[in-house]
Order: sequence, then C-alpha cells, then structure tokens
Amino acid sequence: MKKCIIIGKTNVGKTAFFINFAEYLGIKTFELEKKFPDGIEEYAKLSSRAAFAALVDEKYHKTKNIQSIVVTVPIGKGKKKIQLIDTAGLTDDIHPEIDVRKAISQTLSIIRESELILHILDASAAEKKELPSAFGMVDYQVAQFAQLKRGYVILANKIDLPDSSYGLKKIKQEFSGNLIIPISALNKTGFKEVKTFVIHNL
Ligand SMILES: Nc1nc2c(ncn2[C@@H]2O[C@H](COP(=O)(O)OP(=O)(O)O)[C@@H](O)[C@H]2O)c(=O)[nH]1
Ligand SMILES: [Mg+2]
Repeated sequence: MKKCIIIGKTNVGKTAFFINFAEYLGIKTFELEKKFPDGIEEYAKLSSRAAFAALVDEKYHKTKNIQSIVVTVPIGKGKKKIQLIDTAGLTDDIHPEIDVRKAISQTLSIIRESELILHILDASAAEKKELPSAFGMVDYQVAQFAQLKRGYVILANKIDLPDSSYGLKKIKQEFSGNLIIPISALNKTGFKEVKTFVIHNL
C-alpha cells in the first residue's frame, strides 16, 4: 500500500488536516494505528469528532508519534487504498526534549518510504519568525529533499485567517518551482485540489 505522509513544523495544522481530509475522503469511523518511536503500537477506533478533540491542540508538539489511517481513493473506474500518515512536528533547532527528538527522527525515516509527501506550512504565521509555526530552515531543507519526488506538494494552511494572504504570497516567492495548494484544514477548503493531486500521483 502506498504511503502519503503529512509533514511540517509543529502547530501548522497537520493533525487537523489528517482528520478532516480523511473524513472528506469518506472516513466516518477512525481506525487509527499509532506507532511510537520506541516501537510500541496502539490501535484506537473513534469518530472523526472524537479524533479531532483528542488529537488536535494549540499546544506545540502535541503529536509525538506516527498515526495513520487507511483511506480509499477512486482511481479510474476502481478504487485504491492508501495509508495516510500524520507525524510529529519538525523543528529548526535541536529540541531539548528527548521524546520530541525521537519523534522527529521517526518522522524523517518515514519520509523516505513515502510515495506522496504533503508538506504543510502555516500561511497565517509566515511573518511571525519567533513562533515555531512560522516557516523556517527545516522547511527549506524538507523542500530541497522532497521535491525530488514526483508526489511532493506544499499545502499553505490556515487561509481562513486574516494574515494569510500575505503569508501565501511569501510562500509562493520562497518556494517557487513547487506546487502550492492553499487550504484551510479547519474549513476543508482546497481539499478537492489535494484529492486530485493525490490521485494523479499514485
Ligand atoms: N484558523 C485555523 N486554525 C487551524 C487550521 N488548521 C489547524 N488549526 C489550528 O492550529 C492548531 C494546531 O493544529 P494541529 O492540527 O494540532 O497542528 P499540528 O501540530 O501541525 O498537528 C490548533 O489549535 C488547530 O485548531 C486552519 O486551517 N485554520
Ligand atoms: Mg499534530
């Protein structure tokens, strides 16, 4: 089964996108597989609303593990299953907490195995250099590395927020040459375009 990984800095909206995009693709009950950096695996079955409440947070580094769900997308006259993977947020600096560092290295190893890479940036935070959610060095590094893959796209998230139009312009300047889709993970804006991208790159 092909892997579609969601990556980006902490708090950009990876988990919100993961849940709402899976729901958009028709998932009603989340059969979530969690893999922790120490190798432990956990399974959970919950509604999308419960998943959102439990997993999305304004706190930084809420997600310290890989969590995935199997979704089905239409291909021609048939269907194909893919594994949608939510990951721990990346940081520009070496993070002081060992749990966060382990989770980041787990994320980086899965990037290599993934056919599709959805790289999320927070368009509303592009100006806020002091916040972990503003794009930074690690985003340029990821783009350099991941753009070698056919299935690489940048999702400029939080376009529902007032500051995002400037941020989107900045992202287009800084990451020119890459495909950039503006989205709102919260309002499910731009999801049709993301779905089309996924289908074309399977
Ligand atoms: N306004 C707005 N807020 C969002 C959007 N996506 C995520 N958020 C908020 O950003 C915060 C971090 O989201 P989360 O998905 O946990 O980020 P992650 O650390 O990248 O997984 C939460 O408070 C979300 O409600 C969006 O499209 N618009
Ligand atoms: Mg998260």
